[in-house]
Amino acid sequence: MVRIENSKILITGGAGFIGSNLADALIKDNEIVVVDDLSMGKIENLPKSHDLHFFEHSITDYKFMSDLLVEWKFDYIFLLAAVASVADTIERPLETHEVNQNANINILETIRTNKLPLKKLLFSSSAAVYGNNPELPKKETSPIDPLSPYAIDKYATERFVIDYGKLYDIPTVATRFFNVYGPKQNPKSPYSGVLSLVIAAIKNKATFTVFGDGKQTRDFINVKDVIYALRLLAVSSDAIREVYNVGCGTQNSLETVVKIIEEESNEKLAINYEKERTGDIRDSVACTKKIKALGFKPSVDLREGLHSYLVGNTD
Ligand code: UD2
Repeated sequence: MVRIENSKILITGGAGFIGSNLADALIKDNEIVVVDDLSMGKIENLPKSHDLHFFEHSITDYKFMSDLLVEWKFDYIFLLAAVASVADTIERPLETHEVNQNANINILETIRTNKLPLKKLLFSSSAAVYGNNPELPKKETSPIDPLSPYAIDKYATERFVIDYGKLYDIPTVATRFFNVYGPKQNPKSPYSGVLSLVIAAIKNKATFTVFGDGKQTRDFINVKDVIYALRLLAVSSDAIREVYNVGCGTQNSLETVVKIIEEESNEKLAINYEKERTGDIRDSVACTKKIKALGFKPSVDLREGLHSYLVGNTD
C-alpha cells in the first residue's frame, strides 16, 4: 500500500464523490482540509474527525483560496472541484469556466507567487478531452478533440498544471479519469454517472432510460482503484509534470453492466429506450500502460465492485 502520512492535504471538491472517498482513505494518518460549495457534494460524505477541516466555499472565491493556501502550506493538493456535468457546461459555459479553469489557475498562481513548498499537486481531468477520436484504446498521446466547454476547460487546465510545473518548477500531475463508479456517487442529476442512475432505479423500482441501443462501451473503474491511482501518483517521484489515464483498460457495454447489476441485485430493471444523447461518445477505453509502469494495477473486479456498491449504497 502506498502511504501518505503526517501530511497537510487540501482536497477541493472533497465532499463530492471522488473527493470524499479520498478523504476517507487519507484521514487516519493526515490532516485534511476540504473546500466544497456543496453544489453536488454532501457534508455527510465526509469522515468525522478532528483532523478534517471543512470550508463551505466555492473555489472561485480567489481571496479565500489564496489565504488558505498561504496559511496552510499544504504538502499535497488534490484538485477535484468541478462542475462535472457536461450538459451544465454547455448551458452555462462562462460560469462553469470560472470553476473548471480559472479557479484552478488562481491556485497555481498563488503557489507560484508565494513560492509555496509542495510535494505534489494533482489535477483531475477527464477522458472527455479525447472526444470522439475513434482511436482505441485512448493513449495519453492520442489526438485530443474536446467537444464541450467541460472538455475544453479540462484540457486547458491540464496544460496549465503541467506547464506551470515546467515553467516554475512545481511538482504537478494531471489525471484523465475514465468512468468512475462506486459509493457516494450522487445520482441526483440525469447527467450523473450512469451506474449511480441504474442502481438508484433498481432501488426505487423506477424506470431507467437507456440513451441509444445500450451497446455503447465505457471503461468503468471503481472509485477505490481511482483513490489508489491518486495516492500512487502523489508519492511517485517518476510521476511529475505528466498526464496519466486512470481507467482499468477494459471495455464493457452499458447493456453488459446493466445485466450484471440485475444479476447481483436479483431484480429486473424496467428499461425505456430513447434516442442517443447529442454529443454522446460511442466507445471509450483507456490505454493504461503509462500508469501501470508506475506499479498501478486495478484490483476491483467489475462484478464485485457493483455487488458491494449495491449492498452498501444508502442513497
Ligand atoms: C463521462 C463523464 C463526463 C466526461 C465523459 C468523458 C460522468 C458522470 N461523466 O461521461 O464528465 O468526463 O465521461 O468521456 O462520469 N446513459 C444512459 N442513461 C442515463 C444516463 C446515461 O443511457 O440515464 C448513457 C449515456 O448516454 C452514455 C453512457 O450511459 O452513453 C455513460 O454515460 P455517463 O454520463 O455515465 O458517462 P459519459 O461517458 O457520457
